[in-house]
Amino acid sequence: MLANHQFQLNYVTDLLGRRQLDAQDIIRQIVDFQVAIPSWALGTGGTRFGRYPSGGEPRSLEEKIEDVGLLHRLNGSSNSISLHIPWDIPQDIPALEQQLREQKLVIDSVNSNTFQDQKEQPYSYKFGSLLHTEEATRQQAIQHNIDCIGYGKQLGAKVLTVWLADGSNFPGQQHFRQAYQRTADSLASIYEAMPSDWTMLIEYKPYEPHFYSMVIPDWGTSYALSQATGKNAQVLVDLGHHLPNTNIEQIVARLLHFGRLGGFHFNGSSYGDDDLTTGSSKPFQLFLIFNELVDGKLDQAVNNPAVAYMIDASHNTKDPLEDLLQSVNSILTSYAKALIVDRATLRDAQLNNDVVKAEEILRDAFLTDVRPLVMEAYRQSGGALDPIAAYRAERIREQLIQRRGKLSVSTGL
Ligand code: PSV
Ligand code: MN
Ligand code: MN
Repeated sequence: MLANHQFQLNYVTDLLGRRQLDAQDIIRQIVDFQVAIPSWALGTGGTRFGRYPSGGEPRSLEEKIEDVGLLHRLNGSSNSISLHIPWDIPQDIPALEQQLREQKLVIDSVNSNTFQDQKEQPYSYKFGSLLHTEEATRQQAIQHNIDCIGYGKQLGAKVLTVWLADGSNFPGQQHFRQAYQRTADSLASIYEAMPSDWTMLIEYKPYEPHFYSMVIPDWGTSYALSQATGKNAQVLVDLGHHLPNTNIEQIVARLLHFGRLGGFHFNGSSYGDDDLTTGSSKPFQLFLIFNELVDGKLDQAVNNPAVAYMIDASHNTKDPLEDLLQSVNSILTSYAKALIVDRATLRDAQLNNDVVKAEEILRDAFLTDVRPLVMEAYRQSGGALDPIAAYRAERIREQLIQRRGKLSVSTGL
């Protein structure tokens, strides 16, 4: 396998060299790219219909960290984990810290949950949380977010992600302007309690669970809220949270231009929030999105903070760990393709309105087989050349089933 890999890597290195591109430099950038794994993606889920556990799913925060550590050993690209409270309330902090150190992982973000009522919770979120008409319910939701910050602080996280299921199902149900204002005020109260070196990510979604209106349906609303909230509030783009055919790459470019792109949730989507494997059905779109991210990073005029990358996918049919390995591979492949775009010639073509040339430059990068670069990045970071093959050869799922049982079910969406 190694000999085969070396042969292909030599070929791509030579090919890129002829275009004045240094393959080693691109490999280094792939090695540096890390994408967080959410605790809720380690089990099957993503459906409100039947759920078919894959077996050996993690039953505790410790087992979730163990699974992410496993992924990180296989591909060297998943060095952080996102928590969801109350599913992942940390108990034994020193033991968790030690486990994280051993697995070379960090906690990147904490996600609040005001989309479900918890046992013994005094007020219901049936009619919303941060936008609720009653002050006491809003306060409860604000306090939950502040508690999340507290849990995150214990484990060194510095990001709070707020996704709200708040909205309405019928015309007239909610006063749009007041609902927006109550949300903005609640976010401001949470922001006030946030340490100054933390970031608040505000995620939008056009529909679901509500089907008439969502209080934060689009990037424009997230952007307005982040501006009103403060400089450490940023917009989070989740690939699945757009109506079909939305030009997501343009949204990414706009947010970079405004310096408000804070976070990214990767997944694959054909209809809505399908949460399938990243890049599975629309690889060209994923490449175009990375093209904007890379372009923004290279442009001195762009003043955007570091973007927090995470996979946000959870579905019913694949082994979740194999799915995450596939997702990371798609992400890195698209990133590598964006890194080899001939930007100077593209800029010329754009300035000269040479439409065909501009498009051909992008197509050329997209159609170049960069897989040997990604495999080499895995190898250089101590991972496996083919992480999925290694996972299967080591019979890891079988071992997890033996240890955790066939019917263990992880918390998820
Ligand atoms: C619900 O749509 C959702 O998938 C959002 O994308 C959040 O990021 C995630 O759940 C976790 O709350
Ligand atoms: Mn998301
Ligand atoms: Mn979602």
